[in-house]
Amino acid sequence: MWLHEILSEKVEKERTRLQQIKKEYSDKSVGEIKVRHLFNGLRGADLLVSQISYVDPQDGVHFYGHSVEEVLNMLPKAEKSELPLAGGMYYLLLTGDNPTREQALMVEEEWRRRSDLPYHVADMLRAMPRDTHPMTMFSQAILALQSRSEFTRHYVNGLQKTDYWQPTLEDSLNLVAKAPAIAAAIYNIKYHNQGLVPPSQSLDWSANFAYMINKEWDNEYMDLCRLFFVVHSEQGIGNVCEHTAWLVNSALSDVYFACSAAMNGLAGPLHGRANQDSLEWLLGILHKFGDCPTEQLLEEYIWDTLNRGKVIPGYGHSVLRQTDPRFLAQLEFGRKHMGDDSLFQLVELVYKVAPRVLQEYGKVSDPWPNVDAISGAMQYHCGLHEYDFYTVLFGVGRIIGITANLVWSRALFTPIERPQSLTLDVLEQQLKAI
Ligand code: NMX
Ligand code: MLT
Repeated sequence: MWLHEILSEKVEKERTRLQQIKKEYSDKSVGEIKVRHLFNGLRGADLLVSQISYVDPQDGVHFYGHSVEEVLNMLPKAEKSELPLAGGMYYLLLTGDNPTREQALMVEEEWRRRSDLPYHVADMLRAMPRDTHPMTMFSQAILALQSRSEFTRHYVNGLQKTDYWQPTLEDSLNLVAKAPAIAAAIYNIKYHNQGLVPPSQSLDWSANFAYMINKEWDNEYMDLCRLFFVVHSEQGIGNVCEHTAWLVNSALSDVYFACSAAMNGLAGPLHGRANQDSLEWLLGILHKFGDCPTEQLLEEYIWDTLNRGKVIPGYGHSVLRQTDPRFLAQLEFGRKHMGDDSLFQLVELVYKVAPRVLQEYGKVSDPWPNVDAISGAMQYHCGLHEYDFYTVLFGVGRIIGITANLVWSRALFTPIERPQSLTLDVLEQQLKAI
């Protein structure tokens, strides 16, 4: 397959580069592990290396050095749209090269060929109780596809380590290709109890999700999908879902095992579920005040949330120390398309008031909005009112970045991850001996 050929050459080059780094620098230190790191969730410790992206505390995520804004500008656009093809993002994340339009379209074509959802997955989703959270359904559906893993099939037949990345790329292409169909099946079955729409063979990957949930007439929503999936696709490998996938995959568990596990991490309220929680919180404000409140009333509402011991969902970040550029990209889209919606106006007002309140609150390291402070409001504006579904959409986008990282992980022979764990006794003994 053409992507295998393009990557083969790069894989050889990067293997040599990594060998060189290991040979020259293995005994050098990078950063320092302090006792506090053992108890702060390893915050601020440089412990992982991704081939693909780096999150800068001030400027946000960079993909091979390109910022969110640059990537949104440079990627080839979908037909009759100003928004990028997700196929181009995948190409960039896998190869490091800015794709031509033809290359982005070739990925899209590759995905369309692989986009069908096997019957057993739809049957399994239909059999699940209606009150099952959509993230549970998503994680299970990914796991149900594991029997199709090319990596595992080849591995049990004696695949050479040097070739592990090749069937991992096949798994990545297959899973990414099917992700919108899985999400649409969950949406149609859970909320509308209706039949599944097979993927279109002409639309791009992002717009195809809109098509499969019967919003093929809605160009604005198709564009929102194009923006949403690309901005959610990748954020380094230290975040909970990507790190989970990285860890699981390090045991040579295939892409399906890894991504199913990743989605379980993404489902948490401190991570991807924050988009659901944020929308719920915003709607609570509109409900209480009947419309967008005054700045003064909003400030009181935020303090009330904090004083009840709750977080302001969509605000704060473990790495970022500035407004998340993924928030800004969505804000720009919202200003163009939904400026007169009181929900969107509230998002803007919270952006004006909450950072000041969180700064005054004192203990928050990053008082600025992250990607989740706005994404739910935009889905809601476009008619997706089932807000417990939003994290599934985050996951659909994120599978692009996760699986691209896993291809590189196998290509560069990432070993099984297994840090030593101490007990408090052992730690105390070690510290006293210093
Ligand atoms: N509202 C209220 N309190 C907060 C917030 C917030 N938005 N953010 C952090 N804090 C608190 C945090 O709970 C902690 O309190 P305590 O010492 O009592 O445990 C304190 O501030 C220090 O935490 P930080 O060092 O600022 O943040 P940390 O790196 O531990 O956590 C988040 C990062 C993102 C988990 C945290 O900011 C948060 O809970 N935000 C709200 C939920 C959210 O938006 N999550 C989505 C993140 C992005 N994503 O998509 O995954
Ligand atoms: C993400 O996109 O994964 C979130 O911003 C969380 C993180 O980076 O830790």
